[in-house]
Amino acid sequence: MDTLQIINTLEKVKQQNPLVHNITNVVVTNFTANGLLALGASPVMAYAKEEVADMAKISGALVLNIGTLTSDEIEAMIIAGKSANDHGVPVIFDPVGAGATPYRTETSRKIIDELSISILRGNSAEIANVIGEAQTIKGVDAGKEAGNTVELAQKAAKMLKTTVIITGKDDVITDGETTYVVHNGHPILTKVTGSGCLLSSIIGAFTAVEKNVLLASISALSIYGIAAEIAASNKASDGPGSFQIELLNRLATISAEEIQGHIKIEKL
Ligand code: ATP
Ligand code: TZP
Ligand code: MG
Ligand code: MG
Repeated sequence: MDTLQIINTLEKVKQQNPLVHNITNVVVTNFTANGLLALGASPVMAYAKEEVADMAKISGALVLNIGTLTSDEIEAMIIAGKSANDHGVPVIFDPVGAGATPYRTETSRKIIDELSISILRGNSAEIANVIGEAQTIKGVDAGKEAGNTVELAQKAAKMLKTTVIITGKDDVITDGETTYVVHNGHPILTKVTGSGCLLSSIIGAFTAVEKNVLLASISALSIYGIAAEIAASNKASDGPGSFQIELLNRLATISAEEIQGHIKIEKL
């Protein structure tokens, strides 16, 4: 996986302007839509069970996020996911808060059981709890005991037979056989709600244009992390409020030179 392939994948997002269907949470909806637009994708949020099958099948990717789940929304996610599966549309699943309540844990497992998921993306505690390993989670935020996230991601990928991404200080991506770590990012991302949720939707945008799931994932994680690093280093961004806006600006302008100068990926 070389940097040129990653730059080309970003170029494909900008040229193809893929439609990304999000069924996400009420906290992050606007930020997610603006982040996808900044990157060059085309966001749509659609939740009604009467329309989600039709929206999913015409989309480049479907992103499911249970951050503020309700039983009606979960029903819509399953309908949308089945339609996406039937039409070859990749499904990204962000099990926000899995482990915080039994309902979130059980719902995450139901979605994984009933749908074919291309990528499962969460923090370490969410992924641990999805596969039945207790790890403390405080609402939607991972606790301090992340443990060995490489082993955890590989175990989850093998158990669930899908690609798993665990984010945090370092991001681990694995299909159970091949594993990469992306070291880009900035701690201030943890002070902006929805920074993980937006990332899951951006991963969706990359999978819409690149069938190689590992390449799509590494491209999304590195480009998002680099945009955050540049945003954080700008004077304009002196706290989480202005950083959030600056992140959108830098997602819109990130260049091949900036990617080449900042990228930190490692193949294990
Ligand atoms: P949580 O709710 O536990 O914060 P999340 O769903 O918001 O989880 P994160 O794990 O915070 O998702 O990941 C979102 C983005 O923030 C990723 O790009 C990740 O690399 C980055 N990130 C998170 N923590 C750090 C950190 N300490 N240093 C650098 N980047 C980080
Ligand atoms: N509560 C329910 S969903 C949500 C909050 C605060 C947003 C979580 O966003 P992220 O990206 O997982 O930090
Ligand atoms: Mg976060
Ligand atoms: Mg999250």
